[in-house]
Amino acid sequence: LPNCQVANIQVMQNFDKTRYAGTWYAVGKKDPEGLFLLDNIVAQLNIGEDGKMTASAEGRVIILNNWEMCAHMLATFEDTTDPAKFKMKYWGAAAYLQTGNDDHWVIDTDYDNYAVHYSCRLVDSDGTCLDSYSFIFSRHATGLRPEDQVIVTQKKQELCLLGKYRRVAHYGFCKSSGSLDQ
Ligand code: DAO
Repeated sequence: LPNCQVANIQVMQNFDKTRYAGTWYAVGKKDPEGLFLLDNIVAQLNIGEDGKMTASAEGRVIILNNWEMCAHMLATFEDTTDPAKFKMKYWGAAAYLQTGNDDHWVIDTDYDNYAVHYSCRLVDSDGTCLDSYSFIFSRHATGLRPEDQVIVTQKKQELCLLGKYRRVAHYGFCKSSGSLDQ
């Protein structure tokens, strides 16, 4: 059984960020407090010539007075001593979107089909996480293969987040909303 200590969470061993690059569709999400990205979430991860990871992402959001829009987000990643743990700085292409500094941990991936991401925003005094979010990514908007779902369910349990995820729909919202990069 997992003990739910953030410090004990196992991340991807021998993580290779060049294989992690490319397009990922969020097919599952555990939301943080004050959730932001709702659905139609697609992330594009890039590795620069300097070896640094950057990302652009989009997803449907509701801002201010129930205004529904496609948020275009940008992120830079700072390496840490663990190759699967990054510090992510993110901001919106538009000033009224969220900005922030989050951890970006790669818990598990086979690079070609699925990836399990985790971010704890607030560690409690007992070492457990008070405010986390987590993406289940797939290389395909249609979802995960049954064999990957088995692994992903195991990882959700290790993160102490089993049962806290929702399915993330993809219905082309950000393709039909005047986006410049789709
Ligand atoms: O949706 O509530 C939320 C939390 C996520 C906000 C930050 C996401 C923007 C950058 C994503 C980069 C790729 C993982």
